[in-house]
Amino acid sequence: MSGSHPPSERLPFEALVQLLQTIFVRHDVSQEVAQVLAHNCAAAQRDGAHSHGVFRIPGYLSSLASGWVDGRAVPVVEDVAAGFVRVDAGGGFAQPALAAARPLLVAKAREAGIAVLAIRNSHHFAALWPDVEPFAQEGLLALSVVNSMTCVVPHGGQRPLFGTNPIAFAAPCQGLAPIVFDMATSALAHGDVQIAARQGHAVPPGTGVDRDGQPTTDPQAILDGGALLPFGGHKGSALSMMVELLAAALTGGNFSFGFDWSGHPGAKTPWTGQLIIVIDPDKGAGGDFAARSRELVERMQAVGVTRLAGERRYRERARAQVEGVEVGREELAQLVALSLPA
Ligand code: NDP
Ligand code: PYC
Repeated sequence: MSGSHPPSERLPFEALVQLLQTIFVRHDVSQEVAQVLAHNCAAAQRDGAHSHGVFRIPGYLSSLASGWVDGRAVPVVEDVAAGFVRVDAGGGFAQPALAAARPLLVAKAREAGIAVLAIRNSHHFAALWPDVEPFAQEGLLALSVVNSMTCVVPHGGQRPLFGTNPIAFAAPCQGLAPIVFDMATSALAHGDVQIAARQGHAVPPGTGVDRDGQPTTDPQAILDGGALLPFGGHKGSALSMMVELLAAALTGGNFSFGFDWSGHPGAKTPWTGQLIIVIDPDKGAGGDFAARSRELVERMQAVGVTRLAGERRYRERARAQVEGVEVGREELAQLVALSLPA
């Protein structure tokens, strides 16, 4: 998408985390949850993952104000089997549930070679890569899926049913930052449709349909009773179905079509589930996974690949470390206003 760039400012990452944390705490979120959400959202902004950066703050706050999500929920972690951890997020956010279960999950993955974390009764309103990348930073592989809210027409279907259902994967790579990809199984993330509508840009052909089921490149028509399509036709649709099964059916969370937020005007955060699978590559063949991973990257580069998944984010991150995190001037003023006592 192109267009004029609104005026922006740059501020240190820690200052943005602090600002967001203050906002969350002022809006009925516990200190513990606020810290996790603020770091997550600031990291997305820092990495140029704008569909899940500070753009999301009004949605978090309207959901909290509507009583749809509990910003003070305390997750309950259950050790259910040698390689299985379950968490009831208590109607709160998924990231604090992951944080609460993480030490047990990692210990199990290192012991058994693989461990699964099933989070249910949770709201995930963020990018998924922050949930997997840290595992790869400590030498583990991680794969995560989360379902969202009905807004995607399954391939061959007539009406929306699936969520935008992202899949994220992270793997260590010798001498380099982890290899990470994170992608919606819809042609576009819902957040990017909202941004396109706000900025008055068309979305690419094949992204969605209008309320009559006709193909459209008008983001507002997708939002006003229309729907998104899966990426890659039947293939993306099958992956989206898999996400519904793993993130909802397996965890005990809601399907993307399984909750009704109409009684909570302002509710934006999908009340679903999330699955994370963590693997210790040292238990695999030869224990040289990171070196093999590096070999693959070099081979990809040798055949002409100039951009690996995750590289753009790492570049943005490196720039932010030197120059600060970029936030639109108007957006920043709104954030500061939200952080002040009522
Ligand atoms: P993109 O299509 O922008 O990117 C998908 C992946 O492909 C990223 O890892 C990206 O790396 C990589 N990539 C993009 N372009 C290229 C390229 N030209 N060459 C090589 N790699 C490339 O992401 P989506 O729009 O699908 O998703 C955006 C975000 O929305 C994700 O973080 C996702 O988790 C989030 N989301 C969250 C949902 C939720 O329920 N919580 C629901 C749906 C989406 P890089 O990041 O470096 O650009
Ligand atoms: O961008 O599709 C999306 C999304 C859904 C929930 C959070 N983000």
